[in-house]
Amino acid sequence: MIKGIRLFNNITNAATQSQILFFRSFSTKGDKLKASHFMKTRGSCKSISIVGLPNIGKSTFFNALTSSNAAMAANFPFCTIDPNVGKVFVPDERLDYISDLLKTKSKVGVQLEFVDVAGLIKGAADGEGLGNKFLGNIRQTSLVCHLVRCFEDKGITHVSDEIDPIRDIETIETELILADLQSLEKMLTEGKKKQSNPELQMKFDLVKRISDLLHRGIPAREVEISEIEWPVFHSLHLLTSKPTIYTCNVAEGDAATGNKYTDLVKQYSISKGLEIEPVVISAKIESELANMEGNEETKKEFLQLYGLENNGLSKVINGAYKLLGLQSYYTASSNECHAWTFKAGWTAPKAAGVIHTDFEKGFIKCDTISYNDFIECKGDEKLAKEKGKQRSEGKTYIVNDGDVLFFKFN
Ligand SMILES: Nc1nc2c(ncn2[C@@H]2O[C@H](COP(=O)(O)OP(=O)(O)OP(=O)(O)O)[C@@H](O)[C@H]2O)c(=O)[nH]1
Ligand SMILES: [Mg+2]
Repeated sequence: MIKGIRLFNNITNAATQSQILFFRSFSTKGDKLKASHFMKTRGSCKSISIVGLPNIGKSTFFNALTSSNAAMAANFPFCTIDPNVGKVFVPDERLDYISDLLKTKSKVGVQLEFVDVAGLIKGAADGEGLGNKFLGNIRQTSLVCHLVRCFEDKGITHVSDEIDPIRDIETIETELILADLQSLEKMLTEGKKKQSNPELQMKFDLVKRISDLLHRGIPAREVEISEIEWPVFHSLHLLTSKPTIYTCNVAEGDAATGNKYTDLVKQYSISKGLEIEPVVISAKIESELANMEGNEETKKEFLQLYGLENNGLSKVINGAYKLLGLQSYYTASSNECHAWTFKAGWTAPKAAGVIHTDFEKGFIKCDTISYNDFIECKGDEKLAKEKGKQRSEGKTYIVNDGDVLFFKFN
């Protein structure tokens, strides 16, 4: 079921077209930009991994997000061994509205995948705890939701006994950096032998630059790369290249206001230049919400009891859309209304490729109307055309967030 929640207002803040165009003209000159910019405009969006120390509520949060009890959540460290994977519909108010307006038989929202990963501890790179063999689960995802324990509860074991979110964050990030260094080590050794080949030389230089940064405790996403280096960087699948959202798990009473621990995480994230603010959630509230009977109104009232407007899912997805530069467009007929995700700055054929590669290959043109105009014209195509709101666009058209599109292809 698609939940109607105010969510997309912030998503439209993702990179604007002019930012993207500026970025393109800049990067084609061979100048360097932070890898995180490339991750935003080029990287794919497959899934989000939930990462953190053991026993901090990752599986509890995962179960709540996916409205399932797929993951075992219990009060002992390393409860999760194999990763749990679940899909979640992105709450989308616009999709609901279009679907209601056209009285479509069905509506299909965008789905994101969440992966609940085994807990990491200090020394994982050297085999402590469950070791780092589970890091491959993070490698395949596009974004890291780094869950941090910011609640006090003597009854819930903390692997280091006391609550210290910054120490915890640094523990995890150090392990991710060490894992990246390990994966680059072989390339560095082999690269030294093959310097006569210019392509390998470029790869070696890039790997060396990343490695130097990692040795200084700086994640790979901070490395400055050129357009030509991007495909190589991307193919390395480094753990610290992933955009990261710090997600503070707090006690129910702190969910709306945060607490002294979340303030520390906020300051830390500013000092590290993270693009978005940490998200504050209460896995317990999320869990209760997911298990609640009742309609959306009842759930809204329940959230309001804690002074909350949105659930944790909306907050994380909002952050993910921002960090990954994601936007949505819609296709609509009387049969079905469908939301699709694309990246800010994509042309119409590329965006059409999200539906099917044939749409991209055989793209001829598309009819387009903005969401607001579509609503204003009450979904009436004839009226929209008369008012000049619905236009026909070609291969170079840059799709806007909220566009309602009809593709023509052969
Ligand atoms: N007080 C409190 N307890 C919580 C909260 N979130 C989770 N817990 C409890 O913490 C314990 C561990 O939760 P899990 O979700 O299994 O933690 P995990 O991070 O997946 O643990 P591993 O799989 O071992 O890494 C469980 O007993 C949960 O009920 C919370 O927000 N507040
Ligand atoms: Mg778990």
